[in-house]
Amino acid sequence: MKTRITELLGIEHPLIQGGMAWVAEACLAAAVSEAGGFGIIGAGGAPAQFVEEQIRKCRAMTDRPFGVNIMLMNPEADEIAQVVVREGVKAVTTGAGNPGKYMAAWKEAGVKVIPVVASVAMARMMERAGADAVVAEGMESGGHIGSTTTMALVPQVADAVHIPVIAAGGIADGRGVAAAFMLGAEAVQMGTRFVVAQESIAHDAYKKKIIGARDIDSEVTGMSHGHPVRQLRNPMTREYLKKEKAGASFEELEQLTLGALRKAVMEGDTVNGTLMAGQIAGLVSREQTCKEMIEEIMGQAAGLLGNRAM
Ligand code: TUI
Repeated sequence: MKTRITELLGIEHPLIQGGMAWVAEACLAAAVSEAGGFGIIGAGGAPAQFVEEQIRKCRAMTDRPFGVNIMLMNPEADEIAQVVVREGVKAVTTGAGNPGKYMAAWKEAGVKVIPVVASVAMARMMERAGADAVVAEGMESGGHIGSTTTMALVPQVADAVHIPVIAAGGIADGRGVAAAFMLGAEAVQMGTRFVVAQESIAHDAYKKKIIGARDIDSEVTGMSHGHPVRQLRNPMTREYLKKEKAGASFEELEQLTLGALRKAVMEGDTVNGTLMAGQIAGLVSREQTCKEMIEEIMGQAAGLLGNRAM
């Protein structure tokens, strides 16, 4: 399927992988790119040197283009912004902030810039700043979220900007892709389904929680201090939400989540870990290779869309 995004990124399918901290490392990104999507290394909270190593590892695993997601609250975001330039990465996506200060350097180096936005205002600002595309991410997504749903956000962003829009949040099969295209998107970003990919290094216990999840099994923590995070309900979220309701301070709440994503992804700690996942986890029913997933999803989408998006 050809869209402005497949042209921009030099990929076969208009499908990019979310920049999930800890999960989105070189092996997953390479597998997605090898399957014709756009794989992404998620810098999360990692040091710049680790990101550089992951880029080199990914390049050794695939000749196809891939990108890096920079979580802008990372204390080493400035250094990582330089690493992607030095390494000649095809594209960056950014999350949890405004990447404006890096834009000039990235554009000059020919790095395509795709900020993740959760509002129309932010999408407009990013277009004015020179972004090549935006990911419009609805609050169905896992991890740090805004407050608007994908269904409402994507068409409003598509009307507000001229650059291509990538829809994210609540998409895990070909129906979601087709729906996103109907809303004006020219590609989709998927996270939750790729957590359970065979090539994903996420711990088996975390994968099993996603596969076993129902539609209603995610919770949003951190709403009270302005940093809402969607994750699967577990003893940690129960404790967190109880404390949050009782008016606990940011510092007290932070104690519960420090290092908790690593615990979930690397150690399979489903009790104390942060099991980030989107609302669509209920639809994710089995582990497959990235190639199997992408072929299945794009086949379903093509069947639904017919010639419309070709
Ligand atoms: O960034 C994400 N998702 C994330 S980041 C993350 S890191 C983390 N967070 C908590 C605990 C452990 C690790 C996990 N998930 N998605 C993209 C996204 N960006 N969603 C919302 C935004 C966003 C929000 C506000 C973008 C810009 C913005 O305002 C920018 C500004 O400063 O005006």
